[in-house]
Amino acid sequence: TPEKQPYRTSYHFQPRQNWMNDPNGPMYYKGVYHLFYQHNPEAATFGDRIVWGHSVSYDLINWIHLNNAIEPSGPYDNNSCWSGSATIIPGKEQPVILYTGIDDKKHQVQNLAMPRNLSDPFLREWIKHPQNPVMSPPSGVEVNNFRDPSTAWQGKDGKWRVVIGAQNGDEGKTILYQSEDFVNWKVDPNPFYASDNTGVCECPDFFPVNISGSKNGVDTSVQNPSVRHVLKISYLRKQHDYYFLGKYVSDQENFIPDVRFTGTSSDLRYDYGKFYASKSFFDYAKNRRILWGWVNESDSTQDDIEKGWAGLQSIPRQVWLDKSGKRLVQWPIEEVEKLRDKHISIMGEKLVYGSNLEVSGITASQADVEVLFELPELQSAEFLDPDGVDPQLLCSQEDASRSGIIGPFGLLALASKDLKEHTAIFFKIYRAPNRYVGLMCNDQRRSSFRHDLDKTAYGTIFDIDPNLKNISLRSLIDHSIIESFGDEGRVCITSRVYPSLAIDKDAHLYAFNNGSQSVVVSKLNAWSMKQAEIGHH
Ligand code: DQQ
Repeated sequence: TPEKQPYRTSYHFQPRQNWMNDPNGPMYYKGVYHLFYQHNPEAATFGDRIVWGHSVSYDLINWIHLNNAIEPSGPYDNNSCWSGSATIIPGKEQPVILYTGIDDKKHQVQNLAMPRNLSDPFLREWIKHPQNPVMSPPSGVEVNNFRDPSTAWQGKDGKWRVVIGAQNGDEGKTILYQSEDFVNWKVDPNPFYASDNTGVCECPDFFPVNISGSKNGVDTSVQNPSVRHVLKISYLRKQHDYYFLGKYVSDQENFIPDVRFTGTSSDLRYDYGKFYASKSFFDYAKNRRILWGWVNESDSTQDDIEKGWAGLQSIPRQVWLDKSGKRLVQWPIEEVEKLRDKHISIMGEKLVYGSNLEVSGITASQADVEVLFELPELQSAEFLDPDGVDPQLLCSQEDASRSGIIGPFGLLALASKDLKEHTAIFFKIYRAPNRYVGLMCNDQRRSSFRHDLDKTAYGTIFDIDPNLKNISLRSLIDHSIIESFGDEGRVCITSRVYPSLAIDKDAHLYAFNNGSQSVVVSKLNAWSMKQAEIGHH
């Protein structure tokens, strides 16, 4: 095997080589997890013959790569097989896939595929339905902006429903279709949810969540008073995944979000860094909903060609509704903890102004770190009126090295020994009109001496409990990716970084505080992570 490249990950999902983008059709079926993904088998760049790559796993961490599952083969998908979703038809226990074909006229159509052999546990071969395409662009939808069928749900009348992303002029919409047999689909003339001035909606995902604050997931077709619904839309123009909590009005077949899309930083996102075209599925084995998202590169296309690959999937995240009912919570699936190896722990260390506490003894380039910071009294916090503030700009101005009052404090990950290179993941706490807010940042401007990298500082402002005594931060660090979960998973930021010094054994990890008020690391646990096992078939 060739020498490991410095930016290749050790426990994130990647194909052996070449380009990957969206996760497609994730599902759990008869003891096996399936992940399909948008893949260009020919190059490390996106291309005009995209296929569905396919891998299987028993634990969502260790994977077996299989042959491509869906490739262009007919007039209805000759120019690419784009994103789509799997649905398991209960009773028949039959998995089916709806995906977007780029047809011979370069129009976008939806196609149906089914496993050739249900007794193959890996479902290696997929056959396409003779009636394809099963949906063609309806009136009021641009022929090249009609894509990404969701997982289907079944209404009380027994009919199946799916939503498709679409665009008409500046309006972005999700279109609802209904079917009795999964083959013959009828469009609903009224959009499921539409918004002006957004451009195309990509990869809509629609699912129920428990209102009780329980972490359990809910199967996609469930409709009852103990659930609310989530609609996720990937807005291409913004390159972000936005989610809406709201009400599914099933007799009108539409979705009414609690808060409509505003286009400002107050819209809710799964992740305030890189995380796009995500998709969730209900895991029958463990009664949870799991979310996957595509994390693209921040280096140049030329760098990708030289590496021979581009694109990662996030670590799968369990997702549920926060007890406040106001946002979702995401947490890395518990199986990732199986990779935890060498462990070190720090308890009750006070971080006075200007502290850098090294977390030594683990492989800091391939690590899982969880830290709980004990906060001072909040009254002393700086004042900030968050109205109209751009959190990304604030994260650049409020540099981790600049002193504040409560914060900045957090972690310096993928840091060189002299700290000249580092990615700062940190919090600041502010007093806002009638409330307290937190700012969570991921500042990668010093992450590498290399040029031609996107080093935008990411960040978000979120409400905190005025009696908050502690704030938690967990980061999954894997060579060129850092996935961070703040405030127990209520705020997430993922970034891609390409250090020039802080590589493998030369990477370090620190906890720091540059706030004039001390914070206490009441508990820090960090582990070196083992490499996930990736096999081929
Ligand atoms: N990627 C796919 C499309 C989808 C977009 C093409 C989102 O189906 O809209 O690879 O990243």
